[in-house]
Amino acid sequence: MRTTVGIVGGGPAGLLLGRLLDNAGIDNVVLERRDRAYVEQRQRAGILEQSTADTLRAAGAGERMDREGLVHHGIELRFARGSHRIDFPALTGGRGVLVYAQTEVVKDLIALRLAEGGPLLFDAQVDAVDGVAGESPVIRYRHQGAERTLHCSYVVGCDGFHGVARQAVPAEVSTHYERAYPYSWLGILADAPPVYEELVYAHSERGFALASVRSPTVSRLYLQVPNGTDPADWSDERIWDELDARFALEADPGWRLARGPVRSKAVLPMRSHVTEPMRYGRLFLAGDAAHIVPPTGAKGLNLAAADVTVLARALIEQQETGSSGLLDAYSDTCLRRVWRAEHFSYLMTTTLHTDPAHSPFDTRLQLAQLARFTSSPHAAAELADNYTGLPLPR
Ligand code: RFL
Ligand code: PHB
Repeated sequence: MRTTVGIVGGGPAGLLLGRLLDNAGIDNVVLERRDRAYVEQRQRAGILEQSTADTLRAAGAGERMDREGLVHHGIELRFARGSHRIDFPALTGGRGVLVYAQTEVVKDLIALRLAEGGPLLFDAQVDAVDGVAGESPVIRYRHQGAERTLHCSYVVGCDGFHGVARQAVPAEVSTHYERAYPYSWLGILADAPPVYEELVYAHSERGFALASVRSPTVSRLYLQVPNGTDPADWSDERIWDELDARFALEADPGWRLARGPVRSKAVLPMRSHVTEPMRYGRLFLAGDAAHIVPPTGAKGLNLAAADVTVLARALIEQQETGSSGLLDAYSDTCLRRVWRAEHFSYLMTTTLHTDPAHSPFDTRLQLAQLARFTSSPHAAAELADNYTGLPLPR
């Protein structure tokens, strides 16, 4: 098989890139190692920045998102048993975010692709990407029991943090920047109505907690837990009790979350990682394949969408005019935004979590930072500007 752009990975980055290229008439093939049901049900992000929503809309993939997504105009920061709102539109000149789960974005993009787009192969495991330093790269993959090759003009690695595309870059030309955190998240999905109108990010001496939402009847909740935690050690009752304790407010001590059956539980490690550069020859890396952020800033999916928006524009320019200017600038253009989001995600994570190595002095510093976010319009605007998302690079 031969195509112009071979895309490794059918997560949000690969599927959105495929859609943007389909719309421009550039042929492309998406190879995804898992089956459709697995990809559609993988629980992950929930927050779309305005520019991500705009990109999906412009790509013709925003119809259900606009019907079912919930516009949020702020978040709540809870600390020292007090509650403080960050008002996004007031601080950013009108911007907000959309609560629309990654599972739904992925379902919408898959449905469009299968109805009217180029090839999308599930159960297609890529083993290697070869020849990216030359003119004719090849993707080697297994599908329906056979070993196959896909010849491409360009290869895009959208295969996430554990993908194989990055391995095609020689070690001496890439640099990895990394940080691990001494805590994880226990994420749950519960058949319980969300009780807060906006997301609540809570700092407490018992650890961080986050209340998010999936629908009027389904809550998405997270608890900070030690690395290596076994979800089986957390009964439903223990989870609800701990959430109540971490969200507790001095002004309303008897208040409780609405409880319901816990549908899924998983422990997620937290990591920051950047690979530079995001391009080697005819191979481009996008999304989690190139960078990871801890989820506290809600940035991962949005960075993935920004990368492929920049890349699609560059590939379209190359195909239409023969100019490789935007492709040559791809890595630098994306990395500027990536590092801003890395910093924001790090700041949100380290300000809100309880670090086992922290002294009371460190905790006081966290509380001073949180007080600053919620008392200074300048500090609040900095948070709101980053959370709602910086403009896409031009
Ligand atoms: P993905 O989603 O990991 O998709 C990669 C795809 O590549 C496939 N693949 C292969 N296919 C073929 N051959 C191979 N050899 C392959 N190896 C891998 C995989 O099966 C998969 O389908 O990466 P992508 O597309 O770059 O998307 C990135 C996002 O998924 C990720 O950044 C976000 O989920 C991060 N994230 C959040 N981001 C936000 O913007 N807002 C949020 O609110 C938010 N919350 C979160 C999050 C991530 C979380 N976890 C699980 C770490 C909350 C959580 C809990
Ligand atoms: C989610 O809804 O899953 C979610 C929201 C905000 C975050 C992380 C995850 O920061």
